[in-house]
Amino acid sequence: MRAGWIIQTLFLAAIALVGSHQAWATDMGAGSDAEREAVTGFDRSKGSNDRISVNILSYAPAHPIRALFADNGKVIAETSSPLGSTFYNVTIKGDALALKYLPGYRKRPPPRQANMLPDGIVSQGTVDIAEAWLIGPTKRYGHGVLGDGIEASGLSARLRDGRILSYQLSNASVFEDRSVRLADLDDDGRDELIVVRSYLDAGAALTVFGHKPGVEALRVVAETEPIGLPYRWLNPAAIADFDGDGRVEIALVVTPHIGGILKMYELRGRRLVEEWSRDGFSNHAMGSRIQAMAAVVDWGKGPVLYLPDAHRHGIRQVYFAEDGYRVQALPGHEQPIITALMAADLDGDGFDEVVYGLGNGELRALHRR
Ligand SMILES: [Ca+2]
Ligand SMILES: [Ca+2]
Ligand SMILES: [Ca+2]
Repeated sequence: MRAGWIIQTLFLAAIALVGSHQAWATDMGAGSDAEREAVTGFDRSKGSNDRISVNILSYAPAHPIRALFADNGKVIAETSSPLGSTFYNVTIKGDALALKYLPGYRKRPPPRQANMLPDGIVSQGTVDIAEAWLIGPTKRYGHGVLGDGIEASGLSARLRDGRILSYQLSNASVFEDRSVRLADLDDDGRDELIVVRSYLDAGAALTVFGHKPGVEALRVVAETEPIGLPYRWLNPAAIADFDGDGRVEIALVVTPHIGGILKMYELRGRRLVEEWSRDGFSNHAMGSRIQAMAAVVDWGKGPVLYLPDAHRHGIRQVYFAEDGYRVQALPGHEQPIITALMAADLDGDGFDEVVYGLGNGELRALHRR
């Protein structure tokens, strides 16, 4: 409560607008050069009704943006200047991105748990699991895609009734991940736990854990086949009912550093079934701790997944229309995407925008139109 009050006070006190606004709309309408260039070689929707149209907003601040993160539902941009880090609230005013200075802003220290992975993140659940996190740091898999050679050897979950359930891996694998995603994949009122497990001799797989009433441990519910080679990794992107059939899919990118393949999996009983895949995506930069380079919005036509292309020099939008998944490339940029992709309602119109930062410190936002 106290932290929330402080942040709110900061917003009230923040009146300075910095930098100069720069915005443009890229015409993705029928027949434009941008559209033809953007969608060549990809699926095309049959009519305008199932096309997702976006405006692309751009902003070049005085000091480069290095990171984006969420705080109390707001998107905070961290910029680096000779005097150190400065923080801003990212908003949209009219049709332009704007940064509102947050004087005296301090990053809150992230929550920690005993025996937790040093750079791990505690996930909050909305169903029966209150929190979940990775435990048991180990150096037995020297890959380092997430910034160091320290991975997790177990995971723990705290249920709403206070019980803590755990799972320990054998020496043959690690959790090559920073957080445990929580979602009720089979609609039984209990969260599943979704995490990247890497086998020392066969590379990464996606594993779903769960728990049963009366059993004081987590168990493996389902797992994909590992990629097949050591030091091959995958990064989860999003969990949503992308095809509108009432069951959620898990979207992930296999080998995001070397030509990533987007795959959609659905949990059916004890199996993860691959329902669709397409190459040409990346949601991670080698060695970066940022895994959340993906965002999902719903602008009234169902969930749309936004993901960087294979070189992170542009965004692709993926969504399901009546007869299958569509992939459309938005106009690219010289600079790679370096921050998380964040979905948030920046202008208060009731629809989330997608905002992200480029290597030269510029900010971009995708706005419904
Ligand atoms: Ca469940
Ligand atoms: Ca579905
Ligand atoms: Ca909005």
